[in-house]
Parts: sequence; structure tokens; C-alpha cells
Amino acid sequence: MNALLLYPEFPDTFWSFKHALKFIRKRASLPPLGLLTVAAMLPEPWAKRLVDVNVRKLRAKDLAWADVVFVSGMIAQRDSARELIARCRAADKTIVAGGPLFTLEHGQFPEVDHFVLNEAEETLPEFLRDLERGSAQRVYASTNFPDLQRTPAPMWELADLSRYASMSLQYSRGCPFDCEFCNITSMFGHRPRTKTATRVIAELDRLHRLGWREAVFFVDDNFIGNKRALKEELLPALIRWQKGKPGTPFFTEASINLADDEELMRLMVEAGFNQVFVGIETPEEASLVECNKRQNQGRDLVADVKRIQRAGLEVQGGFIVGFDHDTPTIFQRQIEFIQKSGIVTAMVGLLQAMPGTKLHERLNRQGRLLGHTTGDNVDGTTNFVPRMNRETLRQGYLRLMDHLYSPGPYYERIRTFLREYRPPRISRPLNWQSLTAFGRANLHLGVLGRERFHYWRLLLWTFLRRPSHVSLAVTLSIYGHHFRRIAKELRA
Ligand code: B12
Ligand code: SF4
Repeated sequence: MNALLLYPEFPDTFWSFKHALKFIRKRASLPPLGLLTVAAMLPEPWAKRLVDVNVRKLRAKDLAWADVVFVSGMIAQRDSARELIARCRAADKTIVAGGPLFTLEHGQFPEVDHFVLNEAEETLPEFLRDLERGSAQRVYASTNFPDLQRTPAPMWELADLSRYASMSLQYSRGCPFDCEFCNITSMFGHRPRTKTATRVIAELDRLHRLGWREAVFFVDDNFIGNKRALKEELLPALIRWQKGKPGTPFFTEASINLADDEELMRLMVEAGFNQVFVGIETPEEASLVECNKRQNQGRDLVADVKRIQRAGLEVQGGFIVGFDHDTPTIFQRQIEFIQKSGIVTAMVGLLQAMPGTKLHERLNRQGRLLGHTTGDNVDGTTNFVPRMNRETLRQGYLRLMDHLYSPGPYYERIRTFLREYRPPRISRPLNWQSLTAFGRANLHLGVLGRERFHYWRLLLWTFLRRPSHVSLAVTLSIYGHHFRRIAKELRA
């Protein structure tokens, strides 16, 4: 059996990092870990091939080779998934679909032969058994949350690693919190399920053997869901693993209560973590209550962010506007908050109601739903009737994005952040990729770019005041270039 694993294209958005990836000559930020994991669960004798359309085109000869096509994707990849499925259908291939898009919307893909939904550890074995017997059903679904001990190491060897900026690896699934707009708990449950430290180290060893020496993203929903396991098992194991190696930087996602635990932050930094994405959402307390973001309520969020930065972790922040309690003052308040906190990579989205969330249920009850979500909350659209006037919300959002990413405020934020940030424990030797990226940044940002004055001023400031952060300052300047381009496209 020849199994083709197919990953649809992402739209060009803030998260695609497309305009930044060009500086390091990469095609995508991360490989499709779900498909690589599914590949490892398929029978060993099957031949497997991955086509990630973000990295290379799907060719007719790939389809001719395949007996069965396994398609994955998120809602944001819906359009590309449709196109790819139509091509597979035209080539008369058996199509099997799974992953978040299909788990939530399988009713909308009549051309797909088999849906293997939810977590593949639960549903795939039964499908494979039925397929072998010639009695495969149309839909396999499950409400169980499997033990991650059953998850095999992903088959990274199927991906052309050189095309990606970072690799991803998963330690846990699930989150103890219950934010109204988030579908993580309905998809993966409240109880964080973790792999053992031994398993994670084996996966890292595998990546290392494949020659991977760049950053690794722990794609956990909330990395600190089980603090005890982290402190006693995983982080000490990662610290030992890093010893004697040039140093692999790690990054992840965590809730703001990370700021309360000095020991945890110290261990994470020692283990090689230098970046963490935190859902901050809003400085408006009433909106935090509205969306049940308990862990963010009643706190000095700016002070929390600074504490994490001082520990040696760059904070990337997720922010939302469009809550029922937001008034037109929210845009300026978000700007002030973000500038003060020095969160350089601030992903501000318009609230969208994703299927499977409590928000979706509430808006449905209130008769306010307008249709499908695009699945990409930074594209300036929303799928429900907001309390704020719709046009005021959209215009306020566009102004907020323009302001945050225009050169003045953006470069100012980098300085605010670098003043606070402690040098990371894992320092990377300069390599050819960083040197050429530096050359390209000097040309595109320092000579051709509208931001040239800000760019050179930042480099001079960093060189004099924070010399160990010059390369980070260049990286953040490159991200800024991407964000500005996307903000411009958003307005167009
Ligand atoms: C890593 C990640 C990313 C990476 C993706 C990199 C990549 N190439 O895959 C990046 C950072 C780019 C990203 C971006 C976005 N993401 Co994202 N992301 C994740 C995250 C944290 C982990 C995904 C992962 O790798 N998991 C590990 C693997 C092993 O699990 P898995 O993919 O779920 O696969 C399992 C099953 O789903 C199943 N499976 C998966 N595929 C298939 C296929 C077949 C055939 C079968 C049988 C089974 C199967 O088997 C696997 C093993 O059980 C998830 C959260 C989560 N826990 O899933 C969100 C998540 C997938 N992202 C989400 C969203 C919304 C986004 C954005 C749209 C964010 C935004 N602000 O709008 C953007 C979209 C990108 C863009 N516009 O450019 C949502 C998706 C919701 C949905 N239903 O579509 C999630 C679930 C988080 C959330 N609740 O908000 N994301
Ligand atoms: S803390 Fe994050 S992952 Fe957990 S429920 Fe809230 S938004 Fe979702």
C-alpha cells in the first residue's frame, strides 16, 4: 500500500511568517506533526510519502503513486483542503481525512471516503482493521482521551527538514482551564496527559540523529498543565540532554500563572526554553470574566509579563478584541498595555466563535451567530453580531494593527523588551544561515525599508546597551517586517 500524507496550504497571515521566512530561505515555520504522527501509526510495510503543500507542490506523479491519501488540516486551511481533495477525487484515490478541520466540519466534505476523527490513537487502529477486512466505515469518532504512552514518535524523516524554520514535538495534550472561546478542552480534555520524560528524550534524540540542530517548539496546549511532572521529571531530563551539545532552543505555550513560579521558570530557562506564548487576551477585567479566563483575572498582567521576561523567556502574547464588554476605548487600552509590557510579537485577533466552544453555544442560543468562522482570528473578520457597532469594531481593529506594527511603536517595543530580558542560557553559535539573514536584513530593512532609521537606531542601541542580544534584535526586526506586510494586506 502506498500512503500519501497530504497537508493543505495555510493562508498568508500573521501566523504564516511567510515574509520573515524568506530571510532564512525557509518555506514554512513547522512541519505537520499530526500527519507525521499518523504516519508512524500506519502499518510498517506500507510505503509513506509526505507532501506539505506549504513547502512544495502536489504533483500528478505523487497522486499516481498513491493508493490512499491521508489529509489533515485546521479550519484556516479549509480552502486549500477542498482543492486538494477535489484533485484526489479526480484522480480516483481513496481519501481518508482527520485532524481539527474534519473533526469539527466533516459534514461539509462529501468527497471524502473515510473520516478518522479526534485523536488517531483512538480511531485509527479500528479503521485500519476494517480497511484490511474490506469493511471500512465512513466515520470513526471517539470521545475518549487516549494515554499519550500510545503515541509513537513522529516520522520526521518523511519531511524535508531543511525547508522548515523549527521542528515541533508534543509533550502533553489538554488544559486545566476553561476559556469560553477556546476549543482545546472539548478536543483534548481538562486533564493534561503527558508523555514520560524518557519518551520525550527519545524523540529529541531521533531529531538529533536526523541532523536537526535548530529550535524545537513544544506544541502543548498549556505546557505547564502538570507542573509537578515538569519540575520532577521532564525539565531535569532536558537539562541533562542539553549537556555536551551546542544547545537546542525550545519554545512553547503556557498560561500566565507561569509568572507565579520562579522555580519553574528557572528550570525552563536552564533546560533551553527562551520563548513562551501566553494568552493574555485583554486588559479589560470585565471581558476576562466574560470569557471565563480565571487565571488572568485580578492580576497585574504587565508585571507578570515582565517577571517572565526577566527570568529569560521572551513572551509572545495572544490578544483579543470584540468581547461583549469591550467598548471603543479597548483599542487604545490594548495599545498601551502591549507597548508597556514590551510584548514584541503581539498576536491581536478579532473574537471568532469556533464550533465546539462554549462561546459558539452561547451565541447560538442568543441568535447572534452569522455563519462559519474562517478559523483565522487575525484576518479582520468575525462570525457573530458583536455588541459594539460592527464597523467601529473593524475600523478600531485595523487601526490597532496599523499602530502596533508601524515602525515607531514596534521598534520601541523591542527596546522595552530587551531592557528587561535576561540573556538566554542556551546560546547558539553563529552559523551561515544567521549571517546571511543578517545580510538580507541590512539590505531589506536597513537600506530599502521604510523603517531604515528605526532599524539602525535599534542595532546601535543594542550593540551599546545589550550587546548579547544583537542577533535577537535582528530576528525581531525581521518579524516586524512580516507583521507590517500582513497588516498592510489586511487593510487592503
Ligand atoms: C502547532 C500548532 C500550530 C502551528 C502549525 C504548524 C503545522 N504545520 O502544523 C502554527 C503556529 C503555524 C499554527 C497556526 C495556527 N493555528 Co494552530 N495549533 C497548533 C497546536 C498548538 C498543535 C498542533 C499539533 O502539532 N499537535 C500535535 C499533533 C500530534 O496533534 P494533531 O495535529 O491534533 O494530530 C492528531 C489528531 O488530530 C489526528 N490527526 C491529525 N491529522 C490527521 C490526519 C488524518 C488523516 C488522521 C487519520 C488523523 C489526524 O491524529 C493526531 C494524533 O492523535 C494546536 C493545538 C492542538 N493541541 O492541536 C493548534 C491548533 C491546531 N491551531 C489552531 C488555530 C486556530 C490556528 C490559527 C488559525 C491561529 C489563529 N490565530 O487564527 C493559525 C493558522 C495558521 C495560519 N493562518 O497561518 C486551532 C485549530 C482549530 C481548528 N479546528 O481548526 C488549534 C486546535 C488550537 C486552538 N484550539 O485554537 N498552529
Ligand atoms: S488557557 Fe489557553 S488552552 Fe487553556 S482553555 Fe484557556 S485559551 Fe484554551
